[in-house]
Amino acid sequence: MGKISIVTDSTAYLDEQTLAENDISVIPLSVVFDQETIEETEIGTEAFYDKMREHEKLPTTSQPSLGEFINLYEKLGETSDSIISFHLSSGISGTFETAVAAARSVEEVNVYPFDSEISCSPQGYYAVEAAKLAREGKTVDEIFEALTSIRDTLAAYFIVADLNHLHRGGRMSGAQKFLGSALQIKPILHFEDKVIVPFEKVRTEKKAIKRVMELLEQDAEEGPVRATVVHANVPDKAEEIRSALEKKYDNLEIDLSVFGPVIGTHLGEKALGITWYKK
Ligand code: MYR
Repeated sequence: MGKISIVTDSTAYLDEQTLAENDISVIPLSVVFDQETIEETEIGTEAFYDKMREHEKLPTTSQPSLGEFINLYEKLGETSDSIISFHLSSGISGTFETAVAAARSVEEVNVYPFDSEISCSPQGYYAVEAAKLAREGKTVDEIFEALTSIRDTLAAYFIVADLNHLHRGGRMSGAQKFLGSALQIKPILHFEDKVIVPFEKVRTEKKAIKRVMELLEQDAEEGPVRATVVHANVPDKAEEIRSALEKKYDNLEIDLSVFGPVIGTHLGEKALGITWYKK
């Protein structure tokens, strides 16, 4: 049976060890302060938030080019028959569309782009699961079929400290931003049909986190859950949430991850999220 390679873009923020153990290749996105800087390799997460605080102008983000995708796919094609390529939601970035265009123009290998319809850790869940199934000898069809069971129970909620970042980057409508700032409400955000929308409006961050923890707990009461607390440079707060949840449930596998530079550009520092799926 032919080898299947797994690719993700950098916004899954998988750590080095996970990438190496699962033989996952990364195609990076970049942040632009004065010049394009590749996230994770040229600027790490902590350095990014330091720079964003100090820099006069806020950064923007940029996607991998068609040529970069083609080069990576062709290189992997030398040793693989198929590639599954995981990307952040096509509703918030053109990265998936570029992957689709590159997949069409590469002849040596079959490339299957996968729209995660989200980003960050949940995108990582798909990539890691696909890598595991590929190691077990599953076919591309079997892998896609298995990923729908993650999709079916996947939940991800996040809270930002300042809605202006999302508004400025055009990833949330003006009306929604106005509602949040005018009434001093902390909306709990989530993805619906590939785009970011408010889930519920709550008055404080504390109440928002409590509400998201309750949502997770409803699922954890029904069976094993894989979860991640994701943070934008607030590791202590994230660890507090992680350990509170871990103490409460013994069927909860829960770790920490980050909103790295590209996602941090759009969410701002101090954003917090909790994501999970039922195993
Ligand atoms: C680009 O194409 O330039 C990158 C655009 C990235 C937009 C990010 C918007 C925020 C995503 C939040 C994801 C939270 C997942 C739990």
